[in-house]
Amino acid sequence: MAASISLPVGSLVWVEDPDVAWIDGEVLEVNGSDIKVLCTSGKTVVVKSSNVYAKDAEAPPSGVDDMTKLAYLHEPGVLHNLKARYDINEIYTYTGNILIAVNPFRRLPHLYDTHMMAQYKGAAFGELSPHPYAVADAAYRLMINDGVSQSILVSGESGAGKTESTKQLMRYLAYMGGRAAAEGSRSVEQQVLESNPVLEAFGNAKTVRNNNSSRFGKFVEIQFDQKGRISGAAVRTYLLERSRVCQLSDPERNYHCFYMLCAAPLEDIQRFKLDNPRTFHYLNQTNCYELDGLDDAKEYLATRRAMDVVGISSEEQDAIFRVVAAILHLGNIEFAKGKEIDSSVPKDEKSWFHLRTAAELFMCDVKSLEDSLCKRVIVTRDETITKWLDPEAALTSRDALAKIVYSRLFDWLVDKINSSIGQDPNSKSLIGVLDIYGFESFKTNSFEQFCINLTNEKLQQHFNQHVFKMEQEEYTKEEINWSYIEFIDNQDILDLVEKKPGGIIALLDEACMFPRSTHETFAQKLYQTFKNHKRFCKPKLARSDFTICHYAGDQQLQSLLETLNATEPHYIRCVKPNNLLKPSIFENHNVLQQLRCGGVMEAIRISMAGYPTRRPFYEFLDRFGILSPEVLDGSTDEVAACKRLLEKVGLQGYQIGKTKVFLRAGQMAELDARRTEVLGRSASIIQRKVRSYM
Ligand code: AD9
Ligand code: MG
Repeated sequence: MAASISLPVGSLVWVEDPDVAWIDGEVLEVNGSDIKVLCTSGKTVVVKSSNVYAKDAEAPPSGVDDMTKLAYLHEPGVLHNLKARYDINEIYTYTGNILIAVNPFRRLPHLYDTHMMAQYKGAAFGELSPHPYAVADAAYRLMINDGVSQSILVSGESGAGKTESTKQLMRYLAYMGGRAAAEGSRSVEQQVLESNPVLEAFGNAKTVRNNNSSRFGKFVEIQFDQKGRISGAAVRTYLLERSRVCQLSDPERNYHCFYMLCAAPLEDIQRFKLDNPRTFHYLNQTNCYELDGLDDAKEYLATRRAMDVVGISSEEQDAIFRVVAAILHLGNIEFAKGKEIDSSVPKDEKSWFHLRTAAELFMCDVKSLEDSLCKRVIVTRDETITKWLDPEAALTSRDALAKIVYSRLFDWLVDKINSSIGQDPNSKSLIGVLDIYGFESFKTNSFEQFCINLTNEKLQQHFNQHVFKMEQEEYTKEEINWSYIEFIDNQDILDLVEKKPGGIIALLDEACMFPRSTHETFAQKLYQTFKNHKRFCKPKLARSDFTICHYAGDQQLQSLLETLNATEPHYIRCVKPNNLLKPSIFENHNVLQQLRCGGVMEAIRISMAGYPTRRPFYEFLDRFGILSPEVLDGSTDEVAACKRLLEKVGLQGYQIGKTKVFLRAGQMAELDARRTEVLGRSASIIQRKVRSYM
């Protein structure tokens, strides 16, 4: 919606700026397509009119709580609105039904107290300030009134605030659907809430982007009975990052539970033969051990308490931490060449100690554990062959064992939480909350990133389709004529990856069946097949381990999407205002990038393909009556007056709904430009008159 519209001298505009992305200013001169603008920074720039956007002179300085109230829905307008609100600690803003949450990086306790929850209870959506409670409340009421299951999808990049938002949603739903627990027992909603710290201890870690980064996706399904009370819950997790267990880069940490355990009370330290985290290979690959504001010793006790509430017995808790300790010992076993050719044995007495301790903690036979690390068993149709592994291969198999044990432990925890909370087989309606990690892009992207990004592409498509549907529902409600509006979607990317046959995953499956496939032959194949595909550049699937390909991909993701498709979705888009993780810093470029990738601009673009600006008839006449005052004369019929006004000014393609005027993108700005002109003319007439009197 660039300014192909005329912008007369004196108009307020946005122009691009290398430092702050968009800066506002005033048009000084117009020469054909060149526009000279005096920016508020004091700079004067000459820009092409196609790069200039009109600024709404009437927008309130503290912003609007819903972007669809903006007269002009364009990138600088959206950005400026979010920033104006963030500056006064208004971190939440709607774009229609979508909630945008900008991470405050400071505690705002008053926003989340019980008093606040009580206010949102039953309030109409949009009546109070934007808030996750309002989204949860809308979902809850739709579920009760229409009997339709709901889902709330929380997305955003790492550190944007997804997990925090998810926890607020869960708190509100627990508040709405809670029931007093029978004496001495735990209530379902307490168990649901306390499952969070348990999962975070084992599935979250400090990364460069977030000190408490979730390294797994989570879908919490809260089940309700006929009366709207919580009757059960299920937690589903996706794609736990396994590589972190044995491979770290500075300044990140391994999963929190390892450090907690090393800070446990002495009795447990002795039981598990633990030591300073600096002595363990799986922890000492980086220099980061402690986190500001986090006391691992306290966290250990808090995690155990949360486990008590969830219903994990203290024997089970001991077993869990035994496995965590065993993994640390496993990581300290090193290998040397053995007597046989290409064989290996534990390197020294220290390695033997860790092997014995690991076996003891795993409660398995030392010899079997040694064999499982130093030998490989190949089962063919005719025979079973045992092959020695050289020291390097033994190290790989040690790490593989650590990863698999850890991820099984995590799965076991999730199962335990689910069986302990219990499922309600009779529940007719549920509310699902999805906290999925956002797009990730590192220098080398592994298969883990590939799967994460595929999930996100799928969710993005789900989002686009839904936003598009909501737009069209509004048009239907207002009974305006519309034909199918094209919107660009990401189906081509999904085809590239998923199509059978011929997509990347299908080719990967094929490659896995060929014994002589290597990373290089696979890369070549992809390169040849997709060299002309516009969504494909030279592949970066470096070092993807072919054996992993069976655990992810279509698994898991398909059933998640099926669940989501059976629900009425609500969206929360989290935004990270800076990479320093500090309060009060709003980096325009950074935020803009997220709005573009995260689908906010996409949602706006979808609505722009239709009739993005709507104004109730009276508001429209109020603002633009001045363009043709005669249409108002003696008329009480707002609709007729609006029609006559629009005809007079010669706009095309707009629509008249039942209660509102629907304008195409850019038309509001065009009307405002004319209004500025008329106001300017009348001002100069008044000035001339004043002068003639003097
Ligand atoms: V990741 O993809 O799991 O790495 P998230 O989940 O998006 O990421 P998270 O919710 O963990 O981010 O938020 C990151 C940090 O921002 C939190 O640890 C808080 O310190 C901070 N944060 C986020 N939201 C809020 C909030 N509403 N109020 C206060 C917040 N602090
Ligand atoms: Mg998270």
